[in-house]
Amino acid sequence: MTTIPLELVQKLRVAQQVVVLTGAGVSAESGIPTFRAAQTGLWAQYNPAELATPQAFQKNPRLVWEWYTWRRELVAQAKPNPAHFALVQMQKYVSQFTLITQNVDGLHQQAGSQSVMELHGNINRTKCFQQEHLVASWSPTEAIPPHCPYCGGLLRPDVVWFGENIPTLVFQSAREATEQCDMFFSIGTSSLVYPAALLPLIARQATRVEINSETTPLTSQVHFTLRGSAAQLLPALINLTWATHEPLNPIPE
Ligand code: BJW
Repeated sequence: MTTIPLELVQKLRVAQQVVVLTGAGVSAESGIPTFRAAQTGLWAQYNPAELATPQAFQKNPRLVWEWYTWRRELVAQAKPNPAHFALVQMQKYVSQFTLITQNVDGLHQQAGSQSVMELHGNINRTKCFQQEHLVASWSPTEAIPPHCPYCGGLLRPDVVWFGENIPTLVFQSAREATEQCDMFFSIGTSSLVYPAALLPLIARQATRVEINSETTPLTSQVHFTLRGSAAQLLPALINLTWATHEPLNPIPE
């Protein structure tokens, strides 16, 4: 595991506004496959164009619905790992903290993080394809996908597929926090998917830190790289930075 530089610890201790952007690598150690790992990633086994686009859903809604049902079951069995819990701790110690995630698994919230900005939606929510009604339950029928109880349209997961817009207000808030922060962390993301990958580039004024087990296109643009597992590095970073400090923002248990 990389050694954590003392200079990074000192900067984090005095940072006033910290933004963290997370990706699939943060949930990898909860047993949720990432997208782009060469052997084990979802896109190594499945073609995104056949599963994660509106066109794919229109062409074969049953296939897409069943793939997400399988993914939802994986997520339901997963538990937050030490990386998720370390970010809950970070929120307690930093005066203004923003957590932006590309993950759709809800594990940050399950760990106890508050006000998480979900750029790509949440696999546990369902909406209708035609009119975007959010649907909490539907009558059990043979139909796959089931139909929207409001308009009869087909139901789909409330996630953001390629070619769809990121929720406007969420991205606007993420952008504003990024423009103002003094430290920006990019953790467990390949930095290949836009517009999320723009955020660290927008954080020009900030000390930028990448935590990732591999090199990414962002690596050459950051001030500090911590190479290794987020579930090991993040708790170590929190411990080194604040072990002897009282939290500023205790979150009620
Ligand atoms: C660890 C680790 C451990 C592993 N510890 N690290 C500008 C330029 C080029 C293209 C575009 C552009 N603007 C828009 C586009 C098109 C497109 C895009 O970005 N394409 C690129 C792929 C080229 N973007 C879009 O379409 C977006 N919409 C949009 O821009 O709207 C405007 C528009 C409208 C109409 C037409 C055109 C534009 C929407 C993007 C939606 C992405 N959706 C997905 C699926 C979500 C639902 C689902 O879950 O199925 O989101 S794709 C997938 O990728 C998912 C992820 O959130 C996202 C990012 O992946 P992530 O998290 O980075 O995972 P990996 O697997 O890639 O990386 C994991 C990393 O972790 C690796 O680096 C590992 O090394 C590391 N790691 N274990 C630490 N233990």
